[in-house]
This record gives sequence, structure tokens and C-alpha cells, in this order.
Amino acid sequence: MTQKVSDLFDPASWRDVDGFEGLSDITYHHDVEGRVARIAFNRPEVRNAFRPHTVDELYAALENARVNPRIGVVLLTGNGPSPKDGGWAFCSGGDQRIRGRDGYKYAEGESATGIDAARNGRLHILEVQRLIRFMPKVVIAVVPGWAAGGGHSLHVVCDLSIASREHGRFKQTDADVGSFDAGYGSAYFARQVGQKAAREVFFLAREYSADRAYAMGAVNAVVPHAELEATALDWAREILTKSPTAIRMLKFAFNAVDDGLVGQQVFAGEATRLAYGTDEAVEGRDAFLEKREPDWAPYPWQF
Ligand code: S0N
Repeated sequence: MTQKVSDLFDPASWRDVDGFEGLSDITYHHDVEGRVARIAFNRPEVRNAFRPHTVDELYAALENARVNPRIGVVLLTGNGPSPKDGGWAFCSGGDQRIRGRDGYKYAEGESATGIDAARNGRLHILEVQRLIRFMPKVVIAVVPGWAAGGGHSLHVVCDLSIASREHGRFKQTDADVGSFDAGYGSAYFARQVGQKAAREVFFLAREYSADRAYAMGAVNAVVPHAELEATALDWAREILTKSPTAIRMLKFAFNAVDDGLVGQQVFAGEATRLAYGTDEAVEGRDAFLEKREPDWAPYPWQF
């Protein structure tokens, strides 16, 4: 029997994932059919802030979901509530007790002590953002509480966001704490909600309810807290009824306009993969291997 990891988590819907038994900062499950992944921050006592070790675990789970050909949708969420005060969070960004120019300090519970200069100042949460952005699967931010700072940026970079009506809260604290996500967290957020709204969110660092975020166009749906995970799973299962290739090409098409040459490269790679599946491309390959001229006659210059 799967262990209950959050008040909103239904153990009957989820199974543990082999090879991920020793996680400390996140939880990772697959649904009973093995087609949806649920990855959750598991530090509710600090509003699911991430320390470097959290990011390592998160990256590994996302990568595992990325390369699993049965998984089509990833739900990214936060376990809760906090045992200290009952508060809910998706993620409150970088753990502010650890960051800084004074060196990468291992947190209590991490594998080493002292300062590792090689990892100094490394913000590998940005690698997680890129993994979410470039994985050919749909990633849904399931927001049961606070999405703040770098946690806000993670919801921004996810393909879809669904929030708890009662507890979903959004706040971009970067300017309060001398931090700034000058990539997807801000510039791409402005593409979603418009320049004026995005500048307000960053420059004033106010708190926004889930309903307000919905009105801004920052989230796709606001649902009763108790129904949050079930709704997300319903959305995931609906997406799974669609063509994987169509979803993949659409995700990369949506991305391409904001991702410059990297976006073009990713989309082009998928186009090449499709082309390699045609008789025409096979003829080109075979002609080279057979040391003959290719015969393109069967392939018209389509219009
Ligand atoms: C989320 C907020 C608005 C919730 O407020 P609320 O409900 O009043 O709860 P609190 O009483 O404030 O919090 C409950 C307990 O949780 C601790 N806590 C909350 N957030 C963090 C955090 N990010 N880091 C460490 N602890 C956190 C509180 O201290 C409190 O603990 P106790 O009970 O012991 O007092 C509110 O909590 C809030 O504003 N949080 C901070 C949000 C924030 O500014 N985040 C950082 C923003 N920047 C980034 O995320 C960028 C990423 C990044 O730069 C980075 C990446 C990796 C490693 C390090 C960094 C880095 O920041 O440099």
C-alpha cells in the first residue's frame, strides 16, 4: 500500500517508483496505470522551499519521467500542510538559509559538511526549468498553496497551472530578497499576463489570490482545495487520450517563438525525427550506404 504523503494525496491512485526509495526532499509517484507522474516538494515546514539537494532530487525525478515512454503528463506539486502551522505551499523558491555569496553550504541532512567552492552560487533550479520547458511531455503545476519566488517561476514555466481556490497564493518576492529570475520567471511570465501585469507582480511583490491569478491569465483553473489533485489527474488523463506526436509538436511550437534558435533547434529536431520515418529519407540513407545515386522520382515537390 502506498504511503499517504500529503492531505490531498490519494494513495489508491499512486504507486512508488522503483529506484527512488531514498528521497528526502521530494516525493515521486506514478499513477496506477503508469502514465502520469506526480512529483511533489516535500518540505512543508518551510513552505516547500528548495535547497540544492531538493533540486538534485527534483531533476532526477523529472529526468526519469522524461525518458519513460509510458509517461505523458507530469504533475508538479507540493505536499502539505505544514506540520508547524497548517499552511499550504506549492513552493516558496530557494531556501534563504542556504543561498549566498558565502559559499555553497550543505544543509543539515545533506551528504557532506562545510563549503564546496565548485558548487558555489550554482542555481541549478534553472536546469530544472529547462528540463520542464524542453521535455516532450505536458507538465502541470498543481498549486495547493504558496507559489512564491523561485516557486512562482516554476509554475510559470510549467505548461499548465491549476490552483486551490482556498489556499492558492501567488507572490513574486524576488525584489524583496535581492534575487531576480531574469529569464522565464519574468520575461516569459510577461508573455503570459502582459507587460504591465508582470511588472506589477515583480516591482510591488504583492500577494495574489488564485482567482486573481486566473483573471490575469496566469493559471488555467481554480478549483476547491479538496478536489485539486483529482482535477489535475482528470486533466492529465484527458491529455493522455490525445496523439503524443501532436502534443509534442504543439508544445515545441508554443515554445519556439520565445526560445530563439534553441526553440527552433528543438522543433527542428522533432521535424527531422518525423522526416526520418518517411520512405524518402530512407531512400537517401540507403543510396549512400549502397554507393548509388538516390532515386527521388517517387517523391513529388509537394505544394
Ligand atoms: C511564501 C511566503 C509568502 C509564505 O508566508 P507565510 O504563509 O506567512 O509563512 P512564513 O511564516 O513566512 O513561512 C513559514 C516557515 O517557512 C519558512 N520559509 C518560507 N519560505 C522560505 C524560504 N524560501 N527559505 C527558507 N525558509 C522559508 C519561514 O522562514 C517560516 O519558518 P519558521 O516557521 O521557522 O519561522 C513567505 O514564507 C515568503 O515570502 N517566503 C520567502 C519567499 C522567497 O523570497 N523565496 C526566494 C526567492 N528567490 C528565489 O527563489 C530564487 C531562487 C534562488 O535564487 C535560489 C535557488 C537555489 C538555491 C538558492 C537560491 C537563492 O535564493 O539564492
